[in-house]
Amino acid sequence: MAATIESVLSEKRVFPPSPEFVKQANVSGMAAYQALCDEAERDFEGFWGRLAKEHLHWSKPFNRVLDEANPPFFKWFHDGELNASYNCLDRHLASQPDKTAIIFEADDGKVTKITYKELHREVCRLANALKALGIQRGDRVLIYMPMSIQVVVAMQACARIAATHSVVFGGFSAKSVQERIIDAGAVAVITADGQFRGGREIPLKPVVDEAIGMGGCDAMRKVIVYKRSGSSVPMTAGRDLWWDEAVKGQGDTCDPVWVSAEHPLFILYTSGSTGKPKGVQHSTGGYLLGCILTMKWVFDNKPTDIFWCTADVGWVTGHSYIVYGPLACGTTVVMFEGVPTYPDAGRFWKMIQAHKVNVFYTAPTAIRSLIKAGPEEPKKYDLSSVRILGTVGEPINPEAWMWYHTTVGRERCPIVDTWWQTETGVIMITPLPGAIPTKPGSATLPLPGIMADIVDETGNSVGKGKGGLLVIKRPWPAMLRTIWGDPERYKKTYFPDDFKGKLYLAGDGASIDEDGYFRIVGRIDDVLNVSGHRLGTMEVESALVANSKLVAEAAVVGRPDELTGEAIVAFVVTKGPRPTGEEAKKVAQELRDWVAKEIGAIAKPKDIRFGENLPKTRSGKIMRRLLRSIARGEEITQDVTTLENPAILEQLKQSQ
Ligand code: 7RM
Repeated sequence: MAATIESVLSEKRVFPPSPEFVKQANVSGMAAYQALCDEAERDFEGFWGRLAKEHLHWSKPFNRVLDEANPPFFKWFHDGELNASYNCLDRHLASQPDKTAIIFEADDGKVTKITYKELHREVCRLANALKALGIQRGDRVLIYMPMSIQVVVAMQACARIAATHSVVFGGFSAKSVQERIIDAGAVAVITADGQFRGGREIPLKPVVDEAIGMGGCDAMRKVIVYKRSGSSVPMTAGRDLWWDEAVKGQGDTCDPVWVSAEHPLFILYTSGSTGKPKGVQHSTGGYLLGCILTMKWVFDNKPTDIFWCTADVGWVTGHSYIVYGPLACGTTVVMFEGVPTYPDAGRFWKMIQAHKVNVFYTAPTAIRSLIKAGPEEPKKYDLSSVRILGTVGEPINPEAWMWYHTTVGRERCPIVDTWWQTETGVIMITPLPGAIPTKPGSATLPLPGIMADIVDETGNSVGKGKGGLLVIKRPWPAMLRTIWGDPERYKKTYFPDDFKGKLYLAGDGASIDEDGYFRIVGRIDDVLNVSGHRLGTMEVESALVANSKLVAEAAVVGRPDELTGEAIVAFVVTKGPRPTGEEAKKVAQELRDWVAKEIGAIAKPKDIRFGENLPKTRSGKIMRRLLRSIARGEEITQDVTTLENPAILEQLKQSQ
């Protein structure tokens, strides 16, 4: 931690927004930001209540803003009623029916646009189809789809009829899909035959078939399949139906089902420090309010904006900044099926030029890989439409930040380095582009109403120039409500007794500089961040040991990686003799493929090392710190005298 603190303190570059930017900004200047923060400090409930009234359409107004009777199970606006789909679509129909809602660019470059009126119609037709299939308020629907206009339609259709959706990233394996269907008790899956990424077709429906075939999906009744690739897929009679068939003859309108603000809009699974992913449950009212406010404050949303968030809709970033935030603001969003380097490393910049993108939001890992693949590429394109650049998912190193600033932003565009999590629902700590001067590598300051702090192990604020644990001291509207089906885990993970259950523990380490700016260092628990994807070390370990034929024991750690932020290193004890030479390479490859099957390709260990044993303490605990040093190739400074077999350290230094 000490080294990181030093590097924050030594970061002297400060970039204030230009006077022209400040003039046009929704939150214009530091005083405006401060005024909002002061309002929230002075009258916390009044502040959020005012904003919820101003920014959302309520079918029944709320009387209570925040209910703290049963912490940490907070309720926001819960006697008010609304519908998320109504707020995203219907309320724009009178004022801008023919405005483009989504500009979709397929992997092969084909562009499809849909207006708000058309999107509304498609959503209503699918919502009617879902109702006809018996899907009702409160039912869970799993969505396993490619980046497409239809995935947005599917999410909105669920929201319209008050079914709770659970989107699963299209890169996850059958095993992961099965686990999520079972945990959520999903009654239906909406999927596609396949998807295209980087010129290759990746199957989706066959994965769903395999998942359901594994058994245990007892509530599952229907599978709706959107035809994207045209590849032939087997259909199970009585269970599976094509999207086109399902919506045929369905009406173009569908009354929204009004729900309490606390109604679960969606569940999204995310990795924790144990093997089992957590179903993060979000609300309707508070979540949507957070989406709208952050669009306006952080992305300075304007009626004419073309907004592009490059995340996949299977992650929270896609939920909040492709679907709910932009649509609730009536914005035009760009959506992309493919990958940043196909057909070449100029794809993003070419798309910015083609669609005249004003706000561009991506991940540091994408920025780093594009620097590597084509540092001069952005110069070939007209990027003058861009007003704001954003990053999310992991800490951005100052070098990448500076490249983004100069080569992409041409030194004109504020960079918003946005810190938040699946659990927080929306952006929490970030510069406001027309107010807060930026510093490379710093997420700067919390948003108004977000009471963030950095504390030590006893829960006391550490103060400027120090490092500690990132916490949020008051609830906020877009926060998660619970872990689906496991309220105890929600309490234990996020509101631990160590802090008397009063502080939300984000699980990140952070430091604060002399200006009060936050710099997020990374996870303090056993969670890895590989290319902005959250993965539990335990999750990968469980997947490895599930291979009972090959693996006796496994330990997984992270190692800093220039491109992906962190890389996964697995230490494995095999059932048979320790493999060496060619045999070791073969077994390592087999295990990588195995993990890809168990979790998904994103979880494949970059480096696998075999030992006859793992280093353990006398009480039998794996010495992870030691493994971390070995994975990083650092000199071992820990006490290893308690090791039964010090020779294994030499074995574990050999990569496969
Ligand atoms: C939105 C998202 C959350 C974890 C979080 C951090 C890390 C995210 C930043 C960041 C430094 C940032 N949701 N993280 N944003 N670290 N600076 N701007 O990423 O649930 O998938 O991950 O990601 O560790 O706890 S997530």
